[in-house]
Amino acid sequence: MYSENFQKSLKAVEEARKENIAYEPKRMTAEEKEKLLASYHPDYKKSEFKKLSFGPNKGEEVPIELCDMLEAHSRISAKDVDLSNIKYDVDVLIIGGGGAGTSAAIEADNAGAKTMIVTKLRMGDANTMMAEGGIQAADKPNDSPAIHFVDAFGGGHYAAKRELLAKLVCDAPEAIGWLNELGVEFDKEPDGTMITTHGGGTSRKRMHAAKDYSGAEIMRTLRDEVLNRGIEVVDFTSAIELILDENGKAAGAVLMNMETKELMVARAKTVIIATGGAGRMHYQGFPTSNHYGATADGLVLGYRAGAKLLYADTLQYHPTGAAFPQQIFGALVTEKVRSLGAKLVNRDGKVFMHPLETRDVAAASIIRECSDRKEGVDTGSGDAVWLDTPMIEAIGGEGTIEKRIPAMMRMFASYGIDIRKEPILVYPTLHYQNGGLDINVDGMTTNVENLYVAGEAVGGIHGRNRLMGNSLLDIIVFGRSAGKNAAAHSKDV
Ligand code: MEZ
Repeated sequence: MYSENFQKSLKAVEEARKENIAYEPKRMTAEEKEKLLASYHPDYKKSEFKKLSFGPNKGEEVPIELCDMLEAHSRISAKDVDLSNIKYDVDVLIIGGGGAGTSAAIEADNAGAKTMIVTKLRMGDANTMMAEGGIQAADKPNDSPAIHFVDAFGGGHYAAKRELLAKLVCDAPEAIGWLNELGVEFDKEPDGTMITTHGGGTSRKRMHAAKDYSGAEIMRTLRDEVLNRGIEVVDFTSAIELILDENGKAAGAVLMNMETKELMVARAKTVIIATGGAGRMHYQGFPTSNHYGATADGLVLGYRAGAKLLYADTLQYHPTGAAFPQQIFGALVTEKVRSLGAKLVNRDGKVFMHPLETRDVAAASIIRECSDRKEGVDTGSGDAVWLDTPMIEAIGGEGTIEKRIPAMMRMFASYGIDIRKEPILVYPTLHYQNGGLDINVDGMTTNVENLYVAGEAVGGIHGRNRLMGNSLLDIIVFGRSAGKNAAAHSKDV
């Protein structure tokens, strides 16, 4: 299956492990990081950015693909729609049926609001479903929300909106308790205490996981809860334009049935955008770990209605997307493999970075190691970076892989690769949209009243780079709070 050069690379990794030369962990100094990011971080490829010509962020540079989406007119003109022909009339309209949208729906329902979720695919078809390694919360005696804040603030280049990040870390332990109560099967010790691990850039072990399918487990639970409560969910229906009232406040949305193309009007006292990110747009030609629906819909809806964007120029490249085999190119190889002991090594079998550096640094380091490649990822030549997964069992003992990352093991096994015995080839994959719509601490956009945002469509919670497990956390914390606040606010509208 592998080419000759590929075999040679495998040998180099094996030899390195034998001689133990490759396993001297060394974190980069702040200076080294800055230098590396300045020259290699994909964000610095400014030539592929374009200035916005309208709206609150006029003149700011955003990726070309996003700029074109924002500048384009609505795919179907909402002007042709008879706004008096109202099909749905609710207190809280939630656009998006992933982790943030469903969390919001549960809390809005708790508050007694008439609530509806509209989703262009099916409820649960979302990046939440794809998240693997875990969710952060500082709930152990050696940890605290303050330490969590410091880790995330530094990891995000000190650019996070402090009040949003403070809410994220302070509400995290309660979020875990809430999920646990709803029935999420977190990994636990026999005595019932939660098992926690590190992630990139965390100074404490605070990653709570359901093996390596944490997002799917959380999504399953939230979806069941929404269904059991009988909250109205309209599947296969996309919001194509927000409706504003005469004072410029959000008052509903024009919806389109994706199968029949029927246009419908949903009137709402408050609207929550929970549409997720933009990773499926393959910005800058990168492979992606994202689901098919991640196409910047929320940013477009919000921005065209007048909401401000924050850090729309920053995207996250997960350092370890699968680079081989071709069928799973770009698929997520969870950071958890590195927290369990896997090292990143170059084709000479050398470790070139600390395995638990933050994602932007790790991705930039991998691109640097591969930078003598002319273009694309040459998966046949071995000219890429290896994730030495067999180290996990060398450190944790036989059976660790099967017990802690069974989904990863099965994904590779179906292509004939046993990750307990051989390392895997990886390359950065487009994973997350760091930026998004600007909100206040209640979740309402800073300049369009009655319009709330939660989840990946929000900008500013994490600054210019996000740490692993803080996104599964933000969809719960900010999803719940948007649901509560939008429900309460709808009583005054
Ligand atoms: O937070 C994430 O993006 C995540 C959990 C990813 C992973 O590596 O598993």
